Amino acid sequence: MNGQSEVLADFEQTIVAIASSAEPSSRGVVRLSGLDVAEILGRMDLETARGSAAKRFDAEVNLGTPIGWVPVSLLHWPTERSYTGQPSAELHLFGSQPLLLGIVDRAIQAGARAARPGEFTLRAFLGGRLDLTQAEAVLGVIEAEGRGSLNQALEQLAGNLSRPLEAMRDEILNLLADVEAGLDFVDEDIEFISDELLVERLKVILNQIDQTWETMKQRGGGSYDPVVTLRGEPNAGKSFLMNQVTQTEAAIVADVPGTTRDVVYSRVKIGRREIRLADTAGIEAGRCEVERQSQQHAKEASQQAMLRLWCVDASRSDLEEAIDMLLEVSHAERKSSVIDFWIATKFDRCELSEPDLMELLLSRLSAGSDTKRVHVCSALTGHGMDSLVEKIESLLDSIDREEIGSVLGTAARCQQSLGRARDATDAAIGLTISGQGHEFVAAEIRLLAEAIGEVTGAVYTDDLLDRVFSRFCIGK
Ligand SMILES: Nc1nc2c(ncn2[C@@H]2O[C@H](COP(=O)(O)OP(=O)(O)OP(=O)(O)O)[C@@H](O)[C@H]2O)c(=O)[nH]1
Ligand SMILES: [Mg+2]
Repeated sequence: MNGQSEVLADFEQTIVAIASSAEPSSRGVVRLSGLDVAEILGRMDLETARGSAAKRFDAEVNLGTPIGWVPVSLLHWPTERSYTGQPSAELHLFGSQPLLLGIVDRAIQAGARAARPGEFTLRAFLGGRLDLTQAEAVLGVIEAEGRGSLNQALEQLAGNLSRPLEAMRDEILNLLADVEAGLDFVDEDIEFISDELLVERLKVILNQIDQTWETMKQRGGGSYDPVVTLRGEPNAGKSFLMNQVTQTEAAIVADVPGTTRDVVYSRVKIGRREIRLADTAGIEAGRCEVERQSQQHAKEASQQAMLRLWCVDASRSDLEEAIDMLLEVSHAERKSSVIDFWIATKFDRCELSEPDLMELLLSRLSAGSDTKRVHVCSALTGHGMDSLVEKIESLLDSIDREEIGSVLGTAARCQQSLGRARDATDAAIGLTISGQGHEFVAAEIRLLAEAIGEVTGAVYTDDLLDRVFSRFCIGK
């Protein structure tokens, strides 16, 4: 059984975790949720709320020697009217890690079990307190570092994303009901909904799907899978590098400058995320129309990227000039929020030692560049290839934190589901126009409703829950 299915199976057990941050602070919180919260508090010699109203008590918990009695403030929600939709409690005390861990231990001795990451929020979701987009927004609030993503997460929590989606789903279900009602009377030639009206209503839905898609795109900063471009002079070894990293032969490799013309995309998994690696034409003057176009495409790919890998052939005698030229292009193609990374390729053919080569690279780049942003490798011998992928992963992690925040998670899920919703709507319109039976149209509308429902979690799968909740930290 995978982790989340276990969580679903023991939904009623009482879980406990520290809910405050690991940093020392004046106030710390231990949270409990589950059917036996009152019994467990009782076994910890704590008073509990009777009746149904939530109550606050000042109390003490004995943590044994050497700590002894610790003053706590206890909040007890005896019924399902709590954040998780289950009986819950919070113990507020001085924010020292050993004290908080002591309380967690006492609760476990009294019958609770340690919570898994995201389990409190998962319960809130399963208890109908939050929908999936809101659950992800909780994660967003926890992770948000910049002001912008915090506001976005808070808005999402308030439902500004789920409400329009719910309204859309209602309309789809109404439409489905109308189409299905007609199916019962096909033989009698009674028309519940005309083809024209059906197409008209489907088009309105299609329009709404596209609008939601646009909003998602703005929030997610473009397509979900981040684009990482390879840029550099002709023959620098970009295409070979891409093939090695992706373990494919997506790009043509040849010892002739100007081999790559079109942008060649190849997907690859880097750590936990999938990226689109874009191999581009080598940078050159653009003397003929084909060259001009390939330069233009390369530039566009570069401007779409969240990470740009600038490749320079380490075996060149005029290495400094080559780097300076790339620097100029990188400035010209710069767009805010992109991260640049410098790779010296073909190390196997370089006269310099690796530290010297690194130093040379760093000395040309702007102040503030560090070894995290430069790399030496040989795609031919494999030297430095594993660590290259690791460095790319950590750069992408830092971009996620800085720029996009976790609202991206919703964007990704929505894009997939909206894509399916769009296909189903297109199909339904096509089937209606070509005069196919309404039973086929109804089948597509059902798929459409399911896809939209997925976005807010009205229809969900363990796999989906896994993806959302595995990203939480324990105690949330
Ligand atoms: N010795 C050595 N040769 C390499 C290495 N990487 C690539 N090459 C060779 O360098 C030549 C050019 O490689 P490509 O990957 O086609 O170069 P590119 O940067 O894509 O070139 P354009 O498409 O013209 O811009 C090929 O003959 C490769 O086999 C390497 O790490 N070491
Ligand atoms: Mg190439």
